[in-house]
Amino acid sequence: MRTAPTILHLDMDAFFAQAEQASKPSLRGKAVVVGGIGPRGVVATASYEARVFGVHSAMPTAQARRLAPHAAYLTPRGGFYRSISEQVMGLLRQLSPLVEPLSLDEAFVDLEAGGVAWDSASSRLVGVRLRAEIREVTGLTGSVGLAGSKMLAKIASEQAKPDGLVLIEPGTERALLGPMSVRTLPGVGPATGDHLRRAGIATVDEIVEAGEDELVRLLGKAHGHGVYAMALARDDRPVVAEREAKSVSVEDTYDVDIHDRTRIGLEVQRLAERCVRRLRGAHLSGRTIVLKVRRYDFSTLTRSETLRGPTDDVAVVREAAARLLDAVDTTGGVRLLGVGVSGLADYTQEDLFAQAAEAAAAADAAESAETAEVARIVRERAEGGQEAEADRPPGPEGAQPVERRWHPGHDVRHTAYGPGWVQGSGLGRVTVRFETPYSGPGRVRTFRVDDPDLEPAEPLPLVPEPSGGGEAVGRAHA
Ligand code: DCP
Ligand code: MG
Repeated sequence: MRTAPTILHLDMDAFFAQAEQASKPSLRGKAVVVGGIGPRGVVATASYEARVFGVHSAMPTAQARRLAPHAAYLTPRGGFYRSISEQVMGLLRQLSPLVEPLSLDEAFVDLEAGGVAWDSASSRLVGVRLRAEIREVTGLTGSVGLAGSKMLAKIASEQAKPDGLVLIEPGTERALLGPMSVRTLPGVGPATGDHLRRAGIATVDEIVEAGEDELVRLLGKAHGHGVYAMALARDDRPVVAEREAKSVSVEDTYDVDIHDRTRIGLEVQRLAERCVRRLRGAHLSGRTIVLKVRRYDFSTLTRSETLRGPTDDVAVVREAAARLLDAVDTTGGVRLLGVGVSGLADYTQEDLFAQAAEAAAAADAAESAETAEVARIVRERAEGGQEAEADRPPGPEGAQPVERRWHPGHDVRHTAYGPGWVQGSGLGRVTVRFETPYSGPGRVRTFRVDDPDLEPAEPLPLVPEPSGGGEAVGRAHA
């Protein structure tokens, strides 16, 4: 616990949804839900307008549709969110060498270590400037918390939401924490929270009143001591710059269990290719190839093979994955397949998704359904949720249509009408709304799915890049 509020926590507001609203003028101020749209899809996030209806992250999309039938439902554009995340993390790294990303849109920064702040006034100034810079560079809002510890900085950014800044003056944290729910404390999840509540402990003050011995009796030694210390606002956890990447992996869950052995083999090949693309994208190579199979009854197994040296060769990874699959009994069908590469030989600091893969690997090792679920969510966050649905095969074996698939929310370009995004598709038709981040709300047109004038396109940046010669480009058109 420091005596100056020089630990900063940044969390972008409704990150994926805000990025979508900034991209699509017709959705500004509207309920927007971003997530998997298939039968087993889950919500990645919802705009604040959609949260009013009770829609939130990790809720099944089917349930969200019942709560908010009129919201726009969009498939995540993971690469786009990652590029915004890189811009944001880049701004944070200008403040300090100690930046600890927690997910694509969230990080701790040690301002003191960066020499940019030493007291309340200087910390606040850095926070205010940072929010303005993020706005300028990405076009989006993020909330900032400043405090003398990580726990309080995170609580502060939560209080600041949306689009705000909260600084907790050192010395005031005990009084602030006291009436809060025990669930506010790091280390108190739903299960621990219930356990404490049954013992008559609902608030942080009640933990302090119960005393350390009682906490240890209720939660065990390590956990009890830890939670008690947090209740007293004793949090000395340092901001850690980088967590080493342990593996890169991809996986797919299938709407319908796959039984056909040939199809399973093809899926594994496809996953191996995707995994290598990702590995290469992160400038990594690895020695151990891992295959993950979840069977019809949810039993999950992983098999691995370690090569003589690290590889990023797609043929090598494909063959190893195929060999591993040979030794797995898939009778009864599989509902999930995954391919990963671990024992990484190189490491890049920006490798956010590998951190998530690390969490996933840890969860696999623990073989606990709860941690696996958390890891899945973490991984989906880091990947921008894009893999969960976008690459999912359309249905039962062999039902792959030849036509291109148009995912709602994804970018397209029409030779005559220009850039737009897919609003929906079905029955051989695709509807496109023609608008850009810099236009007003656009109009909708319908095409045949195989219209040769319509092409998938790259996302447009939210803030237009200045044109040549440093000439300024207007940015507030909407
Ligand atoms: N995310 C996800 N699955 C989850 C939770 C989040 O895919 N279960 C993704 C979508 C979010 C992003 O990660 O936009 C950041 O997560 P946050 O928890 O920070 O949520 P938001 O930024 O959406 O909203 P808030 O304003 O509450 O931070
Ligand atoms: Mg956020």
